[in-house]
Amino acid sequence: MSISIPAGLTELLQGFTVEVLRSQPGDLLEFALQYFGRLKEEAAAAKAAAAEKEASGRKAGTPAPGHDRGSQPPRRAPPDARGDVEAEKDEVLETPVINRFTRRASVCAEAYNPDEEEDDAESRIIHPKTDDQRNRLQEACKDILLFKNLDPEQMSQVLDAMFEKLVEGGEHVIDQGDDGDNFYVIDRGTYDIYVKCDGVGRCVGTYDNRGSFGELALMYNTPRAATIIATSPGAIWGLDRVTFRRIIVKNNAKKRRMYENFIESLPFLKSLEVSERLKVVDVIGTKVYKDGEQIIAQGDLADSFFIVESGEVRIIMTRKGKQDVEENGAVEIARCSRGQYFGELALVTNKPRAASAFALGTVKCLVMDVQAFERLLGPCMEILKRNIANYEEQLVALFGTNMDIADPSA
Ligand code: 1OR
Ligand code: 1OR
Repeated sequence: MSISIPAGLTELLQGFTVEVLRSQPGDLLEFALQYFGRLKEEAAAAKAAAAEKEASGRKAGTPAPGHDRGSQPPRRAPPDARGDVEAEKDEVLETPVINRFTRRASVCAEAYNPDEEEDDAESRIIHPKTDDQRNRLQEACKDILLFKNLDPEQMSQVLDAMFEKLVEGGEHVIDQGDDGDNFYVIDRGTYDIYVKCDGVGRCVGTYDNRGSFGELALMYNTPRAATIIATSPGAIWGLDRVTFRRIIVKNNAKKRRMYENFIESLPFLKSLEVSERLKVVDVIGTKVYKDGEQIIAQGDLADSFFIVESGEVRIIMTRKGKQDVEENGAVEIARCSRGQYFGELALVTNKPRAASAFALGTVKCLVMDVQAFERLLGPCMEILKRNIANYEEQLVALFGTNMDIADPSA
């Protein structure tokens, strides 16, 4: 008996297999549903476009915007870059490319390898925003370290692609083990971080109205490393996986080239494996401070760690009621220059900042947030703690007394 293979079957299955291998979906069935659903919609849209083209007498060989993507999945194009009519046509074409409230299984729009992805204007995702939303988004993103090395055009694409998601107290924004769909920047609200240890979830940290999370699964194509639970009503800004990889991951390759050697040369990171040092480079952001600018303030709650890339930083400690120092009770206790770090003490001791830091001339620092510090610098803790013990000795020598260095009013 001979079995005839329907025309197109081989190509169809090959295409599907390639997308599965590229996207590594968590839920194959869900992925298949979305993939074939989209193919069908694409075919219908292409047919409608062809009919429309014919009806409007469009010149042969000039495809309608958004209809010329061959076998690529449909993506959003900037509505403001074209007329309203064209934008509307795209709306018809648009399948739920990235359903922002579903998990990785629905992220079949990532039907291409972002590392190979060209910076194609048609691949841009735009979520329109009100003025209020845009202002809040800009405020929330201004200290996000992963965005610090982006150029203005990349930043503007990121902001365009972000969408607001309201969350309720108790809501799981991310579940450990899931596939990664979005990266999130906090607009408001508090969030607990849980990590499973021997199957039991343990709260290992919190986010308090600022910061970001969800980058690891997208950067390294790994399952979510932690569960994030809202502990109050709040709002977060999501950035889809495809845009994240197209812009942030691509930019990280550049960052690695820039900082790999520098990070490699830092003695206090020598306990880290090479791959761990590269992860440090991936999460750091660079910040530039003007002469005299305050980098950290004594007594503040701490959420970041600094490595000086260039320039000099003055560390100033203020002791109330002390007349043996400068007029206001402030004394310079240390200076940090290229390759040195500061701001680790409050993160290690879980106390407020023990001193203030000011830029002397223009200063460029590499900055890491507290979560990355705890996650990545565990192996360096011995060295950091040894240095902290030195602070205590110096403190006695300088002030002739022992005090809790984290308490500025002592
Ligand atoms: P993700 O995509 O893996 C969960 O999704 C997110 O939680 C993760 O990205 C980080 O953005 C965030 N270990 C792993 N992920 C963490 C951690 C963390 N903290 C925040 N996230 N640790 C806690 C450090 C305070 C280490 C625990 C051993
Ligand atoms: P932080 O997070 O407390 C202020 O923020 C930072 O100043 C602190 O971390 C250290 O990284 C840095 N004592 C305390 N903090 C110091 C000291 C210091 N030097 C630098 N920092 N001493 C100076 C020892 C040469 C001892 C006090 C006299």
